[in-house]
Amino acid sequence: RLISRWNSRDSVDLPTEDNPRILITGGLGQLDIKKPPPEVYKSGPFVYADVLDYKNLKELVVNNRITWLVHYSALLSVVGEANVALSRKINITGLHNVLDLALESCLRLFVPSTIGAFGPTSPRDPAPDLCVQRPRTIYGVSKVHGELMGEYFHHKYGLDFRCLRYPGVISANTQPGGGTTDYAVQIFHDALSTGHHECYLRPDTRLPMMHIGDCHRATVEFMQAPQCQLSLRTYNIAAMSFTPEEVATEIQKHLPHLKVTYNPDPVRQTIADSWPVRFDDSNARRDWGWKSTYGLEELVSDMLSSIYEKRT
Ligand code: AKB
Repeated sequence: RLISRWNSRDSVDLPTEDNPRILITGGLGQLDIKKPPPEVYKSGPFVYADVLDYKNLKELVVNNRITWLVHYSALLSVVGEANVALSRKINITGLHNVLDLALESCLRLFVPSTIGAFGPTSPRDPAPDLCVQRPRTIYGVSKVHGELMGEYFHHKYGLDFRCLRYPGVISANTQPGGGTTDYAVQIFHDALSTGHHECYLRPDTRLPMMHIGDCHRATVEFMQAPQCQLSLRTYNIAAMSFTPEEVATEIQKHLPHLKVTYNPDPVRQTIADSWPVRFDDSNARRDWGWKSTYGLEELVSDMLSSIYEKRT
């Protein structure tokens, strides 16, 4: 159910705070990946493992002297609604396994949360770190559960649990699939291939988004932050918010032939309408110095050139 990896520095070095050994679950970003692409093997060992198999996870942690666990394995919002039972297993039972494992093995544990952890009764513009959270997707419910369980384990047992609520993450390296924010990746592929994108959201649907580079950097900086700097265990992180119309206009500055049509899908539109349009990340900025570097302009230039390079 997941492909796991860890960093493979000199095997005789003992792990230290500056040289953690990290197990990443589900880091390839999509469901049902059987085999990662060849270039991924270069950056560290991979194994096929199952987040529902506690013994298997424990073996990986012990045999590889893991000190940090980054738990990306999850079903996203749209695919979760289509398969609630599997979503409950992966997102909730899988999370319980990594919480127990992290506690038992004294690991620093990172679990991402999301804009999807908010719902129609949350403040939307902006959504603060602490407010009403009543999401209406199994994905959102499982993520709120993860935030609360991690914080409970932190306060009760001292687990070094850390959680960032990610916006829609935009990357040229993985194909979109399973999320509500996927259009914001697909539009770049379509712009460079057919020149036509049919968007499943209304043109004015504003959502928080982030370039993958900022997302990785935020995660690393947050994981490295000294515990004494953290006044919270779950933080919003923000970079930009845009609508399909705005990103299309920015892409058209590079590719004027891009045509976008709108055919809102009721499931995805309802989910998007229940999520924040902007994130308040002032606590992350104050506590551990979070600052994004990509705005819409930089994101669009980078996505177009990265996808173009891959295609040629
Ligand atoms: C999704 O759309 O489900 C994810 C998310 C915002 O968490 N990209």
